[in-house]
Amino acid sequence: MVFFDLISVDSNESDRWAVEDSFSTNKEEGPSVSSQDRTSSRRKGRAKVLAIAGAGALLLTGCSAEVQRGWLPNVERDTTNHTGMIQDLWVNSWITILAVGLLTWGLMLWCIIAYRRRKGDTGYPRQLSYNLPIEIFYTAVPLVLVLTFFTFSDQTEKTLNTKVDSELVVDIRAKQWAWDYNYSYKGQEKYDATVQARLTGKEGVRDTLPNLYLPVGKTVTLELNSRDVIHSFWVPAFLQKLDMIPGKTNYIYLTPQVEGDFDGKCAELCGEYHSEMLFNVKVVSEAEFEAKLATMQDGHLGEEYDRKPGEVNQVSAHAEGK
Ligand SMILES: [Cu+2]
Repeated sequence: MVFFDLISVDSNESDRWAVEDSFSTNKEEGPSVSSQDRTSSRRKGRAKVLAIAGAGALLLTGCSAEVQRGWLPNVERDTTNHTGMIQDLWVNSWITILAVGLLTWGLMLWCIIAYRRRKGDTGYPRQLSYNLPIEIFYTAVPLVLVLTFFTFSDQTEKTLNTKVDSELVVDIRAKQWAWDYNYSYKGQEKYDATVQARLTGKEGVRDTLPNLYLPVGKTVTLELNSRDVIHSFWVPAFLQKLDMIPGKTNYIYLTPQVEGDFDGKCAELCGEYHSEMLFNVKVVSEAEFEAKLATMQDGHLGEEYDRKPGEVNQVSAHAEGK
């Protein structure tokens, strides 16, 4: 309400102020200006700043959902059990950075205007070599900021990477330029070997992409492996992406919380048809998931289909110092 009052007062009198302000600049140089005039014009200036800040805050709170999630691709806040947390880290970091940015730009602008060379100025302005308090301030503040960002990022990352027990484990093996999905679920071993997309430029290609099925509300462990070169598993709406490295298994643990279709892709340039290494994630009900599983082949396509299993593993063991 305070903001509204300020805005209404400001808009009613803004024209008069604009005129007054332009005069007061001239007046200050003359002998006739009283200290009362200057105080009231300063107060009006402050009211203007507050009104602008209020309007800005109002604008931000009235923003679309897209703006509020910082333009991230998760349409729902809780697409997975992790997306809310990642979104908060992202949006809060941006708000902090913007606040620091606005303050810094404001100070720079103020210096440029307040200490500009005026008519009649000669020589250099007064030169200052040291200001210890300011130097301590601008060393300490960024340090605190960086440490704070680090702490929050580290906490989030640790939560994301905490191993969880899950009924469903999907061993995903990336290959130039598609995916093999091996599902282990309630004692069943099922697989789905897929082929790369064909980007014809026509409608309906999305329906032909290989599907990764996940049951909604069930925690899943994704074991990420590669059969040949480095790939990267990326589902933008899940806000998580992880490399798939030959000879090394990486893990993503998550619980999809919203049913729907989500785009997935390889996010590491992995050869000629990298752009066609696409897939869909279909988050479905548990019943639907079990029905899909029943249509798949029995078995597990493990590393026996890797391009050079022995060689890759040797390199990896050597690199890890084993
Ligand atoms: Cu790839």
